[in-house]
Amino acid sequence: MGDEVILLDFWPSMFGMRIRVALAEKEVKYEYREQDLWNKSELLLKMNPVHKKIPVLIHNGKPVCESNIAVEYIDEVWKDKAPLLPSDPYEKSQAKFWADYIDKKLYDFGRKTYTTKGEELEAGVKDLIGCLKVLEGALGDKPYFGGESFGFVDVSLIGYYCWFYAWETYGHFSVEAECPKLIAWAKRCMEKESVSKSLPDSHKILEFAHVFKQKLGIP
Ligand code: GS8
Repeated sequence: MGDEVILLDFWPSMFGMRIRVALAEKEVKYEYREQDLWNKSELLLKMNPVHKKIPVLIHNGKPVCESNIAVEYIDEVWKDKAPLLPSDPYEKSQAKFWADYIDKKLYDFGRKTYTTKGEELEAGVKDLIGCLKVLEGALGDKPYFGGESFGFVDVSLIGYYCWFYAWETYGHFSVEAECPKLIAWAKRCMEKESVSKSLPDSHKILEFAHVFKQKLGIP
């Protein structure tokens, strides 16, 4: 009997995108189940009773929560194709360091572009650009964060790319002007079908952020 793989997800989620990309890299077939985060399903609450958040990967009935943990799980279960984490312990620790940095910094700074205004927005954009420059430094002159091949940090970061347009629109800056190598990296990743078919259109993300901004009453 084959594996039963279900993904509880929400289309604009960069966390969900990580799992979509990882499963596509491994060519694992799965059932995508879009979740309503304002009216959470019984299944989501049962599968992620602690955080009650998407994404949740359900493999043969068992849930794996937290996107980076799920990507690592996918990498271990379907290990014969497209390895994502390096096998060398030191290299692996570095990949996890950067994925952790992305989680601790990028999400909050990016979110500030459409949830704040005035001085808070200005400070948020400064922090966001600083964070993107740190990541661009970590990439260096390599084609991918993982080196010659697409790997764990690439999976962890690439979902943010479709959010750049919204961040730029509300933050009044250009990622390409600030971090040209990072944009070249993102475009390189988008050439992979596993990535391009897993990310929504950036104009749709802008519309989503716009609605969010309006709900918060931010002009
Ligand atoms: C973050 C998941 C998350 O924030 C991960 O999987 O990596 N650290 C986790 N999920 C959000 C949607 S994406 O912004 C979510 O499910 N929010 C619902 C809620 O907070 O009620």
